[in-house]
Amino acid sequence: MKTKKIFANVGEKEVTRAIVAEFAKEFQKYVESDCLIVGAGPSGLMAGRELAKKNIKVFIIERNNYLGGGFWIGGYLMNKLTVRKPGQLVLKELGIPYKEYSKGLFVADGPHACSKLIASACDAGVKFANMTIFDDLVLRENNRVAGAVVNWTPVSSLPREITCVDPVALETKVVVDATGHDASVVRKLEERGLIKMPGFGAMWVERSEDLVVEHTSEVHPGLVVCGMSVTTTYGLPRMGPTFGAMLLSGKKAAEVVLKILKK
Ligand code: 48F
Repeated sequence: MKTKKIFANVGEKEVTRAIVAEFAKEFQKYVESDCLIVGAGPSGLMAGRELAKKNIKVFIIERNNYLGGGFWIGGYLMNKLTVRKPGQLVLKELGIPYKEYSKGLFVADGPHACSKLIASACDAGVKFANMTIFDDLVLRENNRVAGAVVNWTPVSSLPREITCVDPVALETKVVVDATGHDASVVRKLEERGLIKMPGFGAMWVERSEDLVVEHTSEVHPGLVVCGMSVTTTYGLPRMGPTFGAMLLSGKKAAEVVLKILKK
C-alpha cells in the first residue's frame, strides 16, 4: 500500500535506543542528588518545584505510574478540590483557575490543578522515577539518613518464584518523606527503633492545616517530613479533602531542606 510520508524515516531500533540511552543517562545522573523526595503527591511536587527553582538537584520517586497522589480528586471521587485561605494564593501562583465558594473557601478542578502542578515541577527542572517504590533507607554514621533503597513497583506483584530482584540504592544529602498518610520513610526509622510514630488523629480541619505546616521539619538527621506524613509522624489530626496545607507544607519543606543543605 502506497502512503504519503509524513513522519521521519526512523525505525524501531532507533526508538528503543533513544529510550534506553536517555533513561540511563538521566538515572546515572540522579543516582546522586541534593534532595530525594519520596512521593509525588501535592506536598512532594510542591517541595520539588520550589527546590528545583533554586537550582537544587531534586529527584522524586513515585510508586505509581501517575504523578499527583490525592490531588487529582478532591474527595469522595469528585473532581473538585478545596483550599482554605491563603491556599488560593498558591493556586494563583501556579496559574490554576479557582473560585471562591464561600468566605475563605476556594474550589478548583482537580485535573486542572494537578496537571498544572506537575507541569510546574517539570518546568522548574524536577526529574522523576515513577513506578519506583521506596523500600528502605541508607543510614550512615549516627544513623544519619544518606539515601534510599528503591525497586521497580511491579517487582512486588511478580510470582513468588521470580520475586528475588534485588533493589538498588540512591544517595542524597536530604530525603523528604512525602508519602502521605503512610509515612513510609519515617516508618523505616520506627521499625529500627529510632523514632516513635503516634499515627494520625481524627479529622479536624480547623486545627490540622496550621499544625501540619508548623510541624513540617527535619524529623531525624537528613530526613524531612511534609504533607500528610507529618500528621502520622506527629499524631496530628487529619484534614480530609482540603489541600492548602499540602501546598504550604511543600513550600516549607523546601525551606527546611535549603537550610540543611547550607549547613
Ligand atoms: O497521598 P498524597 O497525595 O500525599 P500528600 O502530598 O497529600 C495528601 C492529600 O492528597 C490528601 C489529604 C490532605 O489534603 O488528606 O490525602 O501528603 O501522595 C503521596 C504519594 O506518595 C506515594 C503515593 O503513591 C502518592 O502518590 N507513595 C507512598 N508510599 C510510597 C510512595 C513508597 N513507598 N514509594 C514511593 N511512593
